[in-house]
Amino acid sequence: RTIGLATSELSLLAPAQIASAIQHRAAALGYHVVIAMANQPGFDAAQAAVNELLAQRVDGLLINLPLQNAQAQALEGLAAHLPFLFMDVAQHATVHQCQYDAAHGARLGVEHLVALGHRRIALLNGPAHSVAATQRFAAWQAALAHHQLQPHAVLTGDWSAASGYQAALTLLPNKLPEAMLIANDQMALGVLRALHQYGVSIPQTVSLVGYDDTEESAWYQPPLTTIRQDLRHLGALSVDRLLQLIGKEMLATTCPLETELVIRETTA
Ligand code: IPT
Repeated sequence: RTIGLATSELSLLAPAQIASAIQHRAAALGYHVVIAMANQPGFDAAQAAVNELLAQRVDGLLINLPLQNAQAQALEGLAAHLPFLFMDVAQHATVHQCQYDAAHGARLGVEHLVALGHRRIALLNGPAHSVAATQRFAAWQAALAHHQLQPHAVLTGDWSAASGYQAALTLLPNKLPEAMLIANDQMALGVLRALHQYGVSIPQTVSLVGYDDTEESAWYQPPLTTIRQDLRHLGALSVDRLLQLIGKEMLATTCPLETELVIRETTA
């Protein structure tokens, strides 16, 4: 009774906290978890991770790796007799999936900033290979356009705090927006560091909205306003659904989950 988890980089807080949630839920239900971390983005590394799990005779697989629909189907083809559940694919993908509605979450951030009266809003996007980042970014742009707004600046990071810091430096000292939407909390941590270094007050001068609500986000200085994906719930639900598939139950392919806006102290 073993489930396999193929995951993206575990030095990233969200995948690490999802993996932890998966491990806890599986253990409570009498399952072992074996983990294979893809050592780089892309299909080849995903395939290698899945093969590593298959060699350990898993009963089903959770895949927290960004994949296009065709790539997800190709992975399923490696073990057609086993159930797969994907956690980072396009919402229209035809494979079994469990994930938060990225478009809804991104829209919540825009609506919050616009309601506060902000117009000059910069976007800090995640990496191009990320399906989740692409979906969040598209929804930010659509929601801004709905208010006749263009992004004040478009920046890209790689999800890490270091990349958030580097991105924020490109706006300093005098290209600052009124507000920033940041595709994850870890990059927001780096943005905070850069703004503190230049003496920029948050939220008085710049408002920040993150995305994830990882366990540390309430402990940032100031505590971060963010879009909450309940990662513990996501992990547990993914295990429950994978076990249902292992038990040959019929399931809808999608399991839509809704994010919520958590207002702390980085927006005003
Ligand atoms: C997604 C996180 O929101 C983001 O912060 C980053 O860690 C990314 O994972 C890494 O792939 S959550 C994922 C289930 C889409």
